[in-house]
Amino acid sequence: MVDQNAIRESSGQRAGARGDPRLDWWRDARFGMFIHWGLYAIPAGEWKGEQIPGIGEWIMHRARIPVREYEPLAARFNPVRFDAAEWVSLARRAGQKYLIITSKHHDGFSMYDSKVTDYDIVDATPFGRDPIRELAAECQRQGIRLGFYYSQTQDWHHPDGDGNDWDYDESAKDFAGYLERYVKPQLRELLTSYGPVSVIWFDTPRRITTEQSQSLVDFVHHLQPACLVCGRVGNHLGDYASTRDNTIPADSLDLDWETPATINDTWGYKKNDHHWKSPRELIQKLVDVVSKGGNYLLNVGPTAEGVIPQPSVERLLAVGTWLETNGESIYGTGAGPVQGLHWCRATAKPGRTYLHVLDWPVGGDLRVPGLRSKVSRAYLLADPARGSLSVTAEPDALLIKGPARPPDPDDSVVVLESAAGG
Ligand code: JFZ
Repeated sequence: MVDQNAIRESSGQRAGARGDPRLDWWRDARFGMFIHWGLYAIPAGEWKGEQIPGIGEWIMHRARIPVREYEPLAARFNPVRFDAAEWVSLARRAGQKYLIITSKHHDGFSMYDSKVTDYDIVDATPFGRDPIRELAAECQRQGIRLGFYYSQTQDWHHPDGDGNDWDYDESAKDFAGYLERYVKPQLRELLTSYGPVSVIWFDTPRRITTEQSQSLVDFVHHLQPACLVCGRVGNHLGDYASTRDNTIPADSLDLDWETPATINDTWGYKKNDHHWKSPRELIQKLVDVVSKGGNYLLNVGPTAEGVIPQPSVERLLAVGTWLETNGESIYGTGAGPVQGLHWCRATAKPGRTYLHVLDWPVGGDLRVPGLRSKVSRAYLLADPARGSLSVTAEPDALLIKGPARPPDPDDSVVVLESAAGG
C-alpha cells in the first residue's frame, strides 16, 4: 500500500516498474547531493531589514518582492569563492553518487548560460562564468552523476510563469506558451550543452496538465533517453516518485522513490538558520530511507560568495566517514526483510541482509523477529576480520549475540549471510 501521505507525486506510469534498467545506477546510488543556489543567497532570509520567515529561496514570494526590486540582485551576484572541484569533491567524500543543482528555481533566474534569456548568471552578473558548465566538467572528472533541478511551472520573473500575482495578472497568463517558448528551449539547452544529464528534477507542478507533464517527460527522454525525470513533473508521471520535502514514508514502498531533505530548515542559504541536524540524525535518516527502498537527496545551500556552509560540510563528511565503513549496506541495497522495529532497520541485496542497529541493546543480545531466511553466518560489517557471531533460531526470533558495546555509536551494521546464498 503506497503511503500516499508521503508520496506527493508518485510516478504512476512507472510505479512498481522495478525492471526499468535506466534506473539501475539510481538504485545503486541511494545517496545524492542537492544544491539550491541562486540570487536568493544574497538576501539570505532578510529583506529591507526584516527577517523573512520560511525557506530562503522563497524570499521573493514570501516578501512579495516586485520583479523590478529583485532583478538588481543579479548585478550584485559575484560568487568569487565558487570552486566546482571543491563542491564535487565534497559530494564524493560524503558518499553522494549524484549531484542535482538548481538550474532555474521559482525566482526565474537561470544559473547557467542561457540563450533564451539574458536573466542568467553569465549575462546579468559580474561573475560572468557558467557554474553549471564547471560543475559538469568536474562531475565527469570525479565520476559523479549530474542532474538539474528545473522549476517548470512556477516562475516569478516571467510574465507567463506561475506564481507571481503581485506583478502580474494570473488570469492573463499564457502558461502553455511559456512551456513551449521558454521551458522547452531551456531544457533543450540543458540537455544538449552540458554532456550526459542523469536527472531532470522538476518541481511544484501546480497548474500543469497531464498532457503538459507528459509532453515534458517525452521531451526530456527524446533529447537524452537515459535521463531520469523526477515525479514532480506532475500528474503521477516521471521515472520515480518524490516524497514531500523531508518526509520519510512510514512503511517500505515497492516503487522507485526519493526523499529530498535539508540539513537545516532551508534549501537556499539563510544566514540565520542554524537549526542543523546532527550527523547521527542524518545517518539514521539515510538508513531509514534506504531500508524502505528509497533514495536520500540531501541538500546544501551555498552562500552568495559560492561557499557551502561549514556546518553542512562537517555533517556531510561525517556521513561519508560512516559510509566508508558501512557503504556496502547502503549502495545497491533495497528494503530489507525486517520492518517496523524502532531500534533496527534492514537493507538487503541478494544473499545478504544488513541489520542496522540504531539503538544497541545492553549486553549485545540482538533478538530480531520476522526473519524467515536461513542464516548461514553473521558478522559485524565494521569488523575487518569478519569474525562470526553466534546465531540461534528461537521460536519467534533470531538471537544474534553481539559485543556488549556497539561498534558504531550511530548505526552498527550486522551482516546476515543467507544459507541459500540467494
Ligand atoms: C519545493 C520548492 O518550492 C522548494 O523551494 C524546494 O526547491 C523544494 C525541494 O521543493 O518545495 C516543496 C515541494 C513539495 C512539497 C513541499 C515543498 N510537498 O510535497 O509538500
